[in-house]
Amino acid sequence: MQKIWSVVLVLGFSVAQAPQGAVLLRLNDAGNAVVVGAYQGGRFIQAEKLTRLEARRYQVFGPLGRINQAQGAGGLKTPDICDWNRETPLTLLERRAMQYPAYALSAPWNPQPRAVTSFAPAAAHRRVVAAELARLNIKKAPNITQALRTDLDGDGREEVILSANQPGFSIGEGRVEGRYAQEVGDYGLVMVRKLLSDTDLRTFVLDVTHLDKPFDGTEGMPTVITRRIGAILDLDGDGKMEIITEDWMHEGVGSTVWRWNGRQFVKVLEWGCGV
Ligand SMILES: [Ca+2]
Ligand SMILES: [Ca+2]
Repeated sequence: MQKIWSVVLVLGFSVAQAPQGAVLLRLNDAGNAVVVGAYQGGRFIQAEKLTRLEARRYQVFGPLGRINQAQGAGGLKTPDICDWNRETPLTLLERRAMQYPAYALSAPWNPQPRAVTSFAPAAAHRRVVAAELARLNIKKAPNITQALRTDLDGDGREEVILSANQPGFSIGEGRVEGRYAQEVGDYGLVMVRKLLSDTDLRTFVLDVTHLDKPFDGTEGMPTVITRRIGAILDLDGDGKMEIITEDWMHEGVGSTVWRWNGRQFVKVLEWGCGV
């Protein structure tokens, strides 16, 4: 009987030491970490629903994998703009050149069980993007801005994850900045190519936008077309990786988490801040 109790005590102690579930932060720059959401008790939770956040250790990721680690002090703060957002103090632990946005994940499992690699897109990939642009009546050339491959769901077949943007990305002071559409047809697109069987190769468009008529300033807002793959991480610990996409709008930015449900990619978390 004594022995059983000591086992229970040890388990209780280890639970207290390692926070359960996962917390995902978006780093907009070195001094700003905002909560995208969490995975707790078997479900994804939007940032504004979180009531507390304990001190945690984070691994920091970009589109190609781990780029830093960080210590979160815990606590949640509501910023002046975007008062549905929740910020938390975070200190990067490695002195490395960083590109933002980046994503900090605290999770007790391996967030990237299979490597994500970048590759030079081939003519076949440009044809796939061109076909999707043609389907949307976008008369611009395919300009692939990110070409990544990994086995997202661990079925032994690699998926190809592409972003295409016209105009391409703009990076200033280590930060990706949204590009405004300049001409009709300028676009941003994120898609996945996935084999559903050995011969059934499908395209899944996660996000796409384009300028469909000239902007003269009399109505609406100018269109920001930048669409990007932010990171590819297992956010719920099931061994399958989710895709974080990034979007930009006029004076606003967003991140969306997409999970493969066996048939399609569905949104499980959305974060945004715009004025
Ligand atoms: Ca796969
Ligand atoms: Ca997962």
